[in-house]
This record gives sequence, structure tokens and C-alpha cells, in this order.
Amino acid sequence: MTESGEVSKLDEYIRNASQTINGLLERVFDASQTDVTAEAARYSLIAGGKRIRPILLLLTGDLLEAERESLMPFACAIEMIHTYSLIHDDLPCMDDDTLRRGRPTCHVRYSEATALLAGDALLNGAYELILEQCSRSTPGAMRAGIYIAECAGIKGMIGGQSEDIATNCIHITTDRLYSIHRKKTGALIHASIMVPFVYLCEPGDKEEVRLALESFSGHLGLSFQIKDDLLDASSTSEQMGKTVGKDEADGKATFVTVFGYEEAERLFHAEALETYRALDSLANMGYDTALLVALTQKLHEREK
Ligand code: GRG
Repeated sequence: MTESGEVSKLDEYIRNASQTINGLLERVFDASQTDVTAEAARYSLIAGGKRIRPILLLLTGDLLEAERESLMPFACAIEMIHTYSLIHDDLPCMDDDTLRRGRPTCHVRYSEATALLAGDALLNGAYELILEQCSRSTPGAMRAGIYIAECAGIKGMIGGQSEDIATNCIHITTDRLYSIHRKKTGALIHASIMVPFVYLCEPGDKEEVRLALESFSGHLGLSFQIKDDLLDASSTSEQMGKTVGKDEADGKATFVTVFGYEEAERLFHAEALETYRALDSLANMGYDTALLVALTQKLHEREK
């Protein structure tokens, strides 16, 4: 369990980091751009997401004593890729959702065509940030950029979404359910945690640390998704700021629709336990994990 001092340190860290992240995102899609697609991208990006992925990236960077400024473009790029994925996921051709981050979804507020373009613009903007950093930085920046592209692409998030669409029923194997969510939700969380390591370390360096971070990120991706499924089954749309209960109504495979609520809760606790084990092993190597432990706990106890 984290001490209350760690909780308030984390809250302050999140406040400061979110300010910096939001400042950079505001500059990328600034309000002076009058084009409707830029306005729609900004509408979704500045709509009050929790900024979990960039904060995880910055905290892991601090743990490894990386220079924060050189990681900022990657942190913001991942948030832009995440936001594009939510816009596209909400489209009528995918989940057909009307509420996101407490507001009408991008295609409801604008139009389907504009929402599609807004997602594309966010994705391109993300790679602009990454490539700018690559052009002025070390080989580590290139390694980090390639890592993000792989995690966001067909071997990662897009691949998971594709598998999910192809498996539109609750009669699937456990292996396939885990595979979908390791990629669809897990890959970007994994990238957020691994980017500082990949940025700093050559292949083959600090294998023990890499394995511990991979274990932490893998289990956190799954615990985050199972928690999302539990909240979807037990909360209201007002609490969550997005439509809830739709997965069950649509016959989608989630941890709750496949295993039932109680078993999903058990699976959640099993994944959560492994996140703390991985963080313990990093602490045993001498790393200061206090804020990452506090954030992990906050994610596991979240109400939205
Ligand atoms: C369309 C290529 C493409 C991919 C979509 C990530 C994804 C793949 C779809 C999102 C579906 C979904 C709601 C999954 C549950 C877990 C999840 C990613 C929740 C949203 O992330 P939060 O809670 O959201 O970090 P905020 O709004 O706080 O950023």
C-alpha cells in the first residue's frame, strides 16, 4: 500500500505533468487553426482525457533518470495516437458511440468525414513530433519512434482492433481474448512504459530492467482493460463520461461478458498483483518506484 505522502506527491506530479503535456498539445493543435478538421482534432484532444499514457512515460523516464525534455515529444505523440484511436473507435463503422470524455463524440459533434480526418491528422501530427525529435537527437530517439510505430500498428493496437472486429461474439477462447486486449489496449500502455528504456538503452543493455518493465507494462495493460470492463458493467454513463453497457448489448467479447463479473474481478486482481511484483523487482534493483506504485494503485482503484 502507498503512504498518503506518496499519494499527494503523485497528485502534484500529475497536475504539473498534465500542465506541461496540455501546453505542448495546445501548441500542436492551437486554436488559431480555423480548418474544421484541426478544430475537431483539438475538440477531442483537449477534452479532458486522464493523460495516463504520457504520465506513465514521464514517470518511467524519471525512474530511469532520463532527461524529461527529450521524452516530451514521445509522451505527447502517444497521447495523440491514443486520441485518434478513440475517435476512430467511436465511428459508426466501429463501435458507433455518441459519448466520449463526457462530451458528444467527434463524429456526432462534427461529421463522420471530419472525425475520420481528425483522427488521421492526430496520427500524422504524432509522427511529426516524433520525427522532429529524431532529426535533432540521438539514435535512441529513432529507436523510440520505431517502437511506438510498431506498438500502434498492425502488430499492436491496430492489429488488436482488427482481431476484435473479426471476433464479434462472446464465444471465443481465453487465449484470443487475452491476445486482443494485450494488443488493442495493452500495446500503447506498453509503449508508454518502454519508450524511456528504449530511448536510453542499446539492444541487449540492462536485460533485467527490460524484463521487469515488460512484465509491469504487460500486466498493467491487462489490469487496466479488465478494470475498464468491470467499470463498464457497474457504472453509469454519467460517471464514466462514455456510453456504458454497450459491449454486452452488442454481444462483444469482454472479460465480463466472457467470464462473468466475479471471475473478471478475480482475473483483475491476479493481473494487478503481477504489476506490483514487477515494481518490487525494480525496487530491489535500487530504482525509486514510489510514484509508479502510487499511480498503479490509483489506476486500479479508479472509478472512471
Ligand atoms: C481504431 C485503430 C483503432 C484502435 C482502437 C484503444 C482502442 C483501439 C479502442 C478503445 C476502446 C476502449 C474504450 C477500450 C478500453 C480501454 C481504453 C483504451 C479506455 C480509454 O482509455 P482512458 O481511460 O481514456 O485512458 P481517456 O479518455 O482518459 O484518455
